[in-house]
Amino acid sequence: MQPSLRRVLSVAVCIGAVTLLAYACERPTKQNQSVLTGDAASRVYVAPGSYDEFYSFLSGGFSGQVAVYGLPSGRLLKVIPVFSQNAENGWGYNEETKPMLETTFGFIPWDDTHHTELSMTDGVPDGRWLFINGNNTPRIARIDLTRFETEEILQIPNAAGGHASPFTTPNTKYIVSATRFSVPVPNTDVPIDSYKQNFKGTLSFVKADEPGKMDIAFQILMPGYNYDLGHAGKGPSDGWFFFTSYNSEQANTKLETNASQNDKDYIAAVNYVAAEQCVAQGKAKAFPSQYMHNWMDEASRSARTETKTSVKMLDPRDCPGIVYYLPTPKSPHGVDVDPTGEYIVAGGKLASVIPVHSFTKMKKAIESKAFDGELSGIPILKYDAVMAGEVQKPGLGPLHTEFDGKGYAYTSMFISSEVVKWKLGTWEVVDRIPTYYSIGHLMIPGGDSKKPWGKYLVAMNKITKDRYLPTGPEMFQSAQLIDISGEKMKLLLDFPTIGEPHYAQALPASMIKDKQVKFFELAKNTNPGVTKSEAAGGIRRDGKKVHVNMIAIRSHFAPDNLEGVMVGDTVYFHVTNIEQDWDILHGFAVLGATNSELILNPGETRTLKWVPRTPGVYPFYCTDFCSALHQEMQGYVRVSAPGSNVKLSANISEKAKTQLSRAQTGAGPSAQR
Ligand code: K7E
Ligand code: CUA
Repeated sequence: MQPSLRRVLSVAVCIGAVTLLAYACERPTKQNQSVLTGDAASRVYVAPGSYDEFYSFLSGGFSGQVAVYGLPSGRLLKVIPVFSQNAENGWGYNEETKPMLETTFGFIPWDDTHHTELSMTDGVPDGRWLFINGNNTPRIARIDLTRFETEEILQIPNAAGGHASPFTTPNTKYIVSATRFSVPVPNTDVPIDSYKQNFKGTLSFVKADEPGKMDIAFQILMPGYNYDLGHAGKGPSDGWFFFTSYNSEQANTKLETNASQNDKDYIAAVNYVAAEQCVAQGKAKAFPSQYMHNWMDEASRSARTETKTSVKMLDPRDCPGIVYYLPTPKSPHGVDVDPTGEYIVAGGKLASVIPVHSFTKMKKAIESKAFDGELSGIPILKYDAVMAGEVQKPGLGPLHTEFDGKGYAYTSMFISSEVVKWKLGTWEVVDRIPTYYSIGHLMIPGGDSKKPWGKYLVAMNKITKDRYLPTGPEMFQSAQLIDISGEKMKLLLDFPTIGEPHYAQALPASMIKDKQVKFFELAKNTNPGVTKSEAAGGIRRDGKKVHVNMIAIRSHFAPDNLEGVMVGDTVYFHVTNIEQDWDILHGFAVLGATNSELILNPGETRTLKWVPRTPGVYPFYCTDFCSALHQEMQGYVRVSAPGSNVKLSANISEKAKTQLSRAQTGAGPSAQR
């Protein structure tokens, strides 16, 4: 079958499913076989020992994590736990990282991550940090790209569903979070059918340019609609932020139909520079709000946590000119700003066109007051006065758009399951390629920035079905790498992904690969449980708590054998990996522990809490194959009945004892291999 004919047929079949957005349209798999020529294979082949050209960061969706893949190979390089416990490296299980998952709702070891966002300088990814949102219990995390670890998490109050997040302003002064669900603000016990009176949305601007100091600069109180996505202006539109806003019907039941009544919903255009000025003039109200801020203390590598009690809440009525509504067909989902900053592209998921607004026209419309009424004090601009153009017949179910920096835009079409390439300015469709199946977001490295590296496009698909060997009812999600360097898009590669990656970002590997931390300096380790040399290890009782200070080095723990622990005690194993060498990790696990192992980066201290239940002797061992004598890296803890008179003792090796006596005679301890 001709591709075009097949597409027409598929579209025809799909039209029946328009109202059933959840249904994916399938195509026969054989049709793309011919595309996968040797040429495609060589384009994605990264020879053993060679590096990929790009790091890509895919949100882990409902896994709560971030997955790092090399492009073009699609090789999985790392899974970074964020809003999750990860037994693989003890994140969220050990005492140092647990506080990162604290919220005012308690300890929450899970979230639904949607969007990764790289920090930017002058509108271009700069390789410092990666942000990601937690959608369910609104939070934003910062990952440091010199160590690929989560370093900070800020909870967002007065919100529910932190979905339009964490998109950045061009210099990462702010990242944003807009509420997906409107809720009573403050949240109180009211009838759900009092939605129109009591429910509100909030847009949060979070100060993000100082590590460890993330905080809510201000929130804007908005009408009770749903807010899906946002993007900052750039260039001429710098200083503005655009958010999609749907359910202008304010439906609070059966949204599927009741929130799809109006022909147009909105993009909310927010002048955040003007909002800043109003906040500075004291026009925002102090609004009591409980939320938590957690961050990793640099020197101790231990998380700290604080509870905040108030935000600055700005009502647009108290600060005219900070928000305008751009009418936008129909239930818009994505909103994306082109590299020049002039065009604001909406993905009206039920719209038959892709509407594009002009920033220049928007400014003029504001000046000439080309309004069509107002909502809660927010002027509605006239559609014709702000529209730059419409992409006609783009396909079905437009969601998200990215740019190649060469004048083209690429929009994901969920229902017709394809990527559509179109030209900015003329709005003509110039190419399309099917995706397998039901694409959500797409990503071009730097594709939402001022300077995209427009060589590849990654399609992130919702339905996997027959793309891989089947693995029961549940399969991994599926990404597809598409070559966009030429006139025609070419499918290069399928690769499976973890969770449901909604969005992704990528940057050239050369920007960060030489900045990677190889080990933490032991001398600078200020963890209260640190043990810097073999001789300094030991065991100490503090009431019912027993603290073990231990080192790990190839190929032993010191101390190894421990006695004098009793049932009823809580044991804290503070284990320090005193290696100062790249990629020499040790692990620590003890029989019957109810959390997970510890994985110890060189120079780092991690603490495992262990509550023995019955008397006996419990082995512990290293879980990471570190050396030829890894299997010898073990010890025992003797646990006695409560009230036993077994003396508290820790066995330190002969060598360490020698070091200890040298230390006591003033020779000084030294860590040795
Ligand atoms: Cu379209 Cu959460 Cu960005 Cu999924 S969202 S696709
Ligand atoms: Cu240390 Cu294996």
